[in-house]
Amino acid sequence: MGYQEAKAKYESLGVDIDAAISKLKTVPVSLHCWQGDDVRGFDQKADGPLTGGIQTTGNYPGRARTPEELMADIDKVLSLCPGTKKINIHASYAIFDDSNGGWVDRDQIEPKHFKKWVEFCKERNLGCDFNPTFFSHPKCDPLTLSSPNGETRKFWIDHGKACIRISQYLAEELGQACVMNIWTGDGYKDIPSDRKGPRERYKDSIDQILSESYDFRLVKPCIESKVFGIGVEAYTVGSSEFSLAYAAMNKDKCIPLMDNGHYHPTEVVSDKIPALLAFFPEIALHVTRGVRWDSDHVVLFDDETKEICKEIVRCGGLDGSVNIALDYFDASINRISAWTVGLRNVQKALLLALVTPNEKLKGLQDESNFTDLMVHQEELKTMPFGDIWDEYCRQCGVPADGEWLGKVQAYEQEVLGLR
Ligand code: RNT
Ligand code: ZN
Repeated sequence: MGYQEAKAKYESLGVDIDAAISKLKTVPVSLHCWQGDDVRGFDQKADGPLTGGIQTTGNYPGRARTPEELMADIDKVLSLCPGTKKINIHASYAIFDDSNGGWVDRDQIEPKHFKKWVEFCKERNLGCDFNPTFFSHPKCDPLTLSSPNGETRKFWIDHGKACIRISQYLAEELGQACVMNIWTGDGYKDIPSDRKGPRERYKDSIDQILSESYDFRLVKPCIESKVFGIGVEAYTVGSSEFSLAYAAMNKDKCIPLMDNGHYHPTEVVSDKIPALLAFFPEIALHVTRGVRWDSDHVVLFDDETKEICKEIVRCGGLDGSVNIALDYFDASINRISAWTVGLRNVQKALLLALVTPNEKLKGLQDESNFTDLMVHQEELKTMPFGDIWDEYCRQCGVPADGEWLGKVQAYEQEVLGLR
């Protein structure tokens, strides 16, 4: 079936394909820089361990080792993915050189260490999101913001404050809001004897970080929760209840962030989106794929990704109330391909949600017509969506499915293979 026929078929269901495509073109999705180098960053020794309960597995050749390589790889991904993108960087991706005085520790970083990222974004008309990096650093004892050691806490609070200033700089320079996500891997491997103390300290530390001045319209600090991490299986300081309660009590200063790898396996973030939007004007998401646990696998075009995107669309989240970011890292396959598959799949799932006759389905639910609702929902699954997706890619000037893998393979031969 061709595009025109597919479009006519959707239009017979009352779906406006042109409106769906134009809408999706405007929605920013934040591309995480850390898929390109296995979350290593540039500010620590190249062979330092990844800590904080996260783990990258695989040693596929071609990892980006320098800012130049990472930026070139991001460019490749951007050229293969439709839609509006932002990029998402961590503080550990600070760029130190002779022109800015060389290396400083994380409590001392300044906007100047991110000037090259600003230039990169400006040249490509991208917004930039930011993350303090509370992991993979000698000052993790192993706790950071919740450490019982006052000196450790101060170091990480100063890091958080520095990151607020950097986020404000990024937002002002780029003229787009900067989502600044606070996540720590703080927790214990085995059963703790004090569960409240670390949480009280974590709360106080975040209070101190958010006491740094910033314009909440430009800088959106987020609190990301987690259920557990590798090596911290028994107890997580920033649990779901902690993080959500913090965000709820500080609505004028921050927003909650849900990563769909961070819940018990039968819990779904798709259902949590409307629950949170009943209380918060704005939320943030890390879209990922957990396989049995928070494994940060590449996002697929699977049921939960589709359901998350449906809820974003149905709840009006494309108008700014849902900040969408990717968060996964797979070092076992070509990293450019991993990045591209995940970003294209989020775009695909958003487009699918936009071409769903949501009003009609809602009407059936409200009339308690569950028979028709089930039949319609099932029949939608075999609509000729692929043709609509191809057209969206064409209009965005990027390859359709079936046309981009060869370009990644050529890049692997010409660039990645030489690293
Ligand atoms: C870890 C969190 C966190 C990180 C990134 C690198 O479990 O999901 O968001 O993945 O900050
Ligand atoms: Zn995350």
